[in-house]
Amino acid sequence: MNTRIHGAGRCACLLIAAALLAGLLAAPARGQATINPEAATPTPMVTTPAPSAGTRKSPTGWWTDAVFYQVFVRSFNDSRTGAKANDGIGDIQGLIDKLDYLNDGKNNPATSMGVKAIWLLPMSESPTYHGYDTTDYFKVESDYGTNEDFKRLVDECHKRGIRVVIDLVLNHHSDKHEWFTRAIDPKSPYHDWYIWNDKDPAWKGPWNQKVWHRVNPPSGKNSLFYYGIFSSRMPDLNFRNADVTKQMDEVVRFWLEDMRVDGFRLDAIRHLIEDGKVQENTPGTHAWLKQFNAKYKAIKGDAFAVGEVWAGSEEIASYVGDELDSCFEFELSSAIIKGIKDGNSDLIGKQIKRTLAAFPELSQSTFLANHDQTRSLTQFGGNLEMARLGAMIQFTLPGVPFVYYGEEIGMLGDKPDEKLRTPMQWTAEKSGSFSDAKAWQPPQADFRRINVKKQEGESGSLLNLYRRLIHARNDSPTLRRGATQVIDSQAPGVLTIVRRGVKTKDAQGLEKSGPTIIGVFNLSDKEVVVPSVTSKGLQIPASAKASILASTMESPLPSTTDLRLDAEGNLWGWAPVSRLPARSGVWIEVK
Ligand SMILES: [Ca+2]
Ligand SMILES: [Ca+2]
Ligand SMILES: [Ca+2]
Repeated sequence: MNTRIHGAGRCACLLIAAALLAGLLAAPARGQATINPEAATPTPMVTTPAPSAGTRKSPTGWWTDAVFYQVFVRSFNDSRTGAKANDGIGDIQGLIDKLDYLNDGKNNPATSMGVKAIWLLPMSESPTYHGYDTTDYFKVESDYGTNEDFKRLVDECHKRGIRVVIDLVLNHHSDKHEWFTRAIDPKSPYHDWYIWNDKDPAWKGPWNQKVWHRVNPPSGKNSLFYYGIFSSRMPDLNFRNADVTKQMDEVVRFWLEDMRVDGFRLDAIRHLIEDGKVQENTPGTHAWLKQFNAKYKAIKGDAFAVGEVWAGSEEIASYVGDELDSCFEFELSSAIIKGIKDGNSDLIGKQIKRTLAAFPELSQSTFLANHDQTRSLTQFGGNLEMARLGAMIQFTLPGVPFVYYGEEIGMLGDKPDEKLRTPMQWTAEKSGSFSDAKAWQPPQADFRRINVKKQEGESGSLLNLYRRLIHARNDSPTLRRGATQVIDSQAPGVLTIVRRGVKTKDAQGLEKSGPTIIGVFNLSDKEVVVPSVTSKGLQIPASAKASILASTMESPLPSTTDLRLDAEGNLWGWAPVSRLPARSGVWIEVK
């Protein structure tokens, strides 16, 4: 066992054996000349064994088999008929009208993306465009529609096999929320729902921001200071008060039961409970999430919760298991973007190993960009080949993939935040056909060139690549649940990832392995000779053949070479394809 497989059957003794073996065999140096695929004696490649990954239980479920799509309703589609039509603001009916784009239930990459779940940015009533500061947790944003509209949306999604997850903002809400406006009076029963001080403690937040804000109580007393980590407009709730937790339990029950959602994305969750100046990742927050997990699972056994914890991989992963089902892996996202930009496959390979070591198996949520980040194509300087590599690397990796709306057509967008959240570009018509009225925010300037309608008509478009990759993943237990091995790169810029086939039992109870899938990516700006892959424990049958499953390239596709297997069915010094053009990637399926 000279490789690093993340999957069932991990065992400390094997890792120790692997460590000894790795010490005995000399690994080829990085950056060494590429191996000629015609070479007579394949050289085994030895990867460094990983420290034992987290032993926390892996919370797998329907989400493990889903690709998520992140929707900002305000910018997705303005309805053309009904109560919220033609006001330049996206709404629930507008989203319902576009559900076939996400998944029409026909399992056909030519007609639909095939996503199995959506994450909706905040849906509760709010005075701001983004909604992260609600004034009423129990009422749908009035620009979007009514609670009844929302339930209809959930039903329409469920009909198409799309689960619905909403943003849940527990840490804070609007300073206009009635609980807060009443709480300013120290005599109010709501007063202790927030965090107060008579004098300004004056200490700052984690990014050196002001966190104590002055307010004047109504009854002649001196001014008071309340804590709000994000802004004075968003007071933090005091989760040390049991009544606050009780109230939020009711919010969670309301959305799961009455509104029928399938789960939550927990905003800013590492900031939930403070220990004075320690304002993130406190033991109190972890303890709160443990009881939260028990409660939401009791309401709906298969409900999903994914957390936003913007931190290092190990810190993020510490929330996954008996607290949350998943967390977004920010470090992996940054490494994929930077690695592609710089042509640095080692950067990505090392980060994948770190992620896999930190998280319970399959539990990280992957993404390229979200509503708080510069869009990926903008980060890639408009280079579409990089965007194609980004998509394919994301869908090669284990975990729960999320696609931010518009990424699949290469929408651009840079800060400020509104410009990361511009209207979806459906066509080359006025406002990109987002709305027949003046859009609340103009679309990006390139909407006539970059839009869904145009890309639907081009088989080689980014949209059609996303559709093919998502459908391939939907059809492949290997890509969704197979164990993962990163092959240390022997050629500069080449990233090789092996996904091991998932074992199943046939009718006679005989165990058999599903196909192995190998992703090979050339991140460099030059054509490369593809280095050989050695990977053990695959049990590939001698009769197996290799074929191209998907590629970032339209045509011509490279042809696969004859498999090289050892007696136990391991890949042994095999270069799956001989050459790869600059900035291109392939999936090779072996079965
Ligand atoms: Ca509207
Ligand atoms: Ca509003
Ligand atoms: Ca807090």
